Amino acid sequence: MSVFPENFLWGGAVAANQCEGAYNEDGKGLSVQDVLPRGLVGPRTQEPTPDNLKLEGIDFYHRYKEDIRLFAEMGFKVFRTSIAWSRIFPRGDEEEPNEKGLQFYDDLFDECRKYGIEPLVTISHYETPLWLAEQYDGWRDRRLVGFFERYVRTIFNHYKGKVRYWLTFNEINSLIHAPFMSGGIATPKEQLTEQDLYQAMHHELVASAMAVKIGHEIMPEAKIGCMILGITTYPLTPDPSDIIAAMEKDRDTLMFADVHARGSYPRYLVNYFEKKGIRIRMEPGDEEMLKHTVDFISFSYYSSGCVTVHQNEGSDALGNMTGGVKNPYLKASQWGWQIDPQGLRYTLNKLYDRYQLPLFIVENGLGAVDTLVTLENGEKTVEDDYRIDYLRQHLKEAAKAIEDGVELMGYTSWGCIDLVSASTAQMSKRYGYIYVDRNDDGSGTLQRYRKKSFYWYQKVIETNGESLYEDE
Ligand code: BGP
Repeated sequence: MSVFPENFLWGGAVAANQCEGAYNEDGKGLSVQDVLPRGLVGPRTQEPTPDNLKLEGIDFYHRYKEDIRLFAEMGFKVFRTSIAWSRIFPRGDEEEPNEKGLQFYDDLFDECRKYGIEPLVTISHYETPLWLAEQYDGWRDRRLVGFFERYVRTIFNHYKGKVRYWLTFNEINSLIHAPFMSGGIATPKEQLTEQDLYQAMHHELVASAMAVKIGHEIMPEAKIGCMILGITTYPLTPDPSDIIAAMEKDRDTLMFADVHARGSYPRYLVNYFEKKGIRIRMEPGDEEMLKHTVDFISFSYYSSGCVTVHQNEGSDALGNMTGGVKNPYLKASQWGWQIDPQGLRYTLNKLYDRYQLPLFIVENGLGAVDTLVTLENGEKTVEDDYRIDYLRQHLKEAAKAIEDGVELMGYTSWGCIDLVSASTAQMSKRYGYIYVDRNDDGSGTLQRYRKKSFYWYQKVIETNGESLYEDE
C-alpha cells in the first residue's frame, strides 16, 4: 500500500514569465522579467533586449495545448502555473482588465480541465508589471496593495469554478534577497535600508492576507496558500553559537510563514524591529487583515545550507538565492546547489510541527545540462538518470515525512517542461521531463521530446508512488 494519500496531487510547475514568451502579444504589458536578460546574475536593461530568452520563452503561449497533452500523458493531477499580472493589467494601475489576457488563461485552464488536471495558480511569480516598478518603486509603495486587490478580484471572479488552488506570492521571502525581481523595487538593492525592505514585506503580507480573505468570499471552496522559498539551514558544527546562528537564519524564512499561518508578526520579529529602530507603518485594519490565515503552506525545496560563526571552516556554497557555507556531507548540482533529499523530510517535519497545516511541495528538481540523443528506433530523448535519481530520492524522503505524520497535499516538480531559468536566465539549466529544443543563444526548433524521466514519472504517478521502490 502506497504511503501517498489516494487523492495526492501529483504534477509539475512552471511560471508564466519563464515559459510563455509572447511578451508583448495581445495587449500584454512589460514585466520586470522583460528587462532581466541575465536573471539575478546580471544587471537589468532599460528595455527588452533580443538576448533575453524570456521574451520568447518556450513559446508556451502558442503551444500550451501540445504541452498540456504531454502533461496529461504523464498522468498529472495538477499543473502549477502563474498568471502574468501584466497580461491582465498591462501597466498594473489601470481600472479595466485586458480581455485578451483573461481569455488566454480561460483557454489554458479549460485545456487543463479537459484532461482532469487541476490548475494550481500563483498570483504573482516574479512578474510585477514594469510600470509599477518604475512609477511606484514596486511593493515599497502602499498603493500596490490597492492595485493588487483589483487584480485578485478580477481573476477570482473570472476564474472561480475553474481554479480551486491558489498561491499568493511566489517565494515571498525572496523579497529581501532580490527586491527587483521579487518585489518590483526599482531602487538598487545597495540603496535600500532594512526599513525599506520590511515595509515592502508588510505591504505584501497585507496583500497576501487580503487575497485569502477576498478569495474565500468569492470562492468558498477554494484553497489558498502562501509560498515560501524553503531555505533550510543547518549549523556547521555543534558549537552552540552555530546552533543559535542557524536558528536566526531559519527565522529569515520562517517569519513569512509565521505571519501567514498565525495571523500576526512573531514576537522575535517585533523585538528585532524595536532593537533596530525599524517602524512598520501600518494602516488601520492591517492587523485585522493579517488574521486571514492561509489554508495550506507551500514551498520550494532544492537544497540546504549551513551557517557557522567560525571563519575559514567552510567555503561558500551556492543555492537558491542564499547559499551559506558548504556542507561536507553533500554533493552539489552542476550549478553548485547542494543536494540534500533528507533535508526535505526535515523541512516538512519542521513546518508541520510548527503550524499543523497541510503542506504542498510546489517546487523541487534538478537543474542540469541535458544531451539529446537519438535511439535506435529514431526517437530523440535524453537519458537523464541523474534527474530520476534526484527526484526519486526526494520523493522517498517526502514519503518518510508522510509516515512521520506530515499532511502533504501534493508535489509539483519544478520546470516539468524545460524553461528559462530564473536566476541565470539560461535555457541550458534544464529541469524538465520534456526537452525543449532551444539553446542559450536563442537558436533551436522549440520541438518537444520526452526524456527518460517522462516515462519514469508517468509510472510514479500511475502507481501513486509505489514504483519509487521498485529497483531496490
Ligand atoms: C525558484 C523560482 C522558480 C525557479 C526555481 C529554479 O526560486 O521560484 O521560478 O526558476 O527557483 O531556479 P533557477 O531557475 O534559477 O534554476
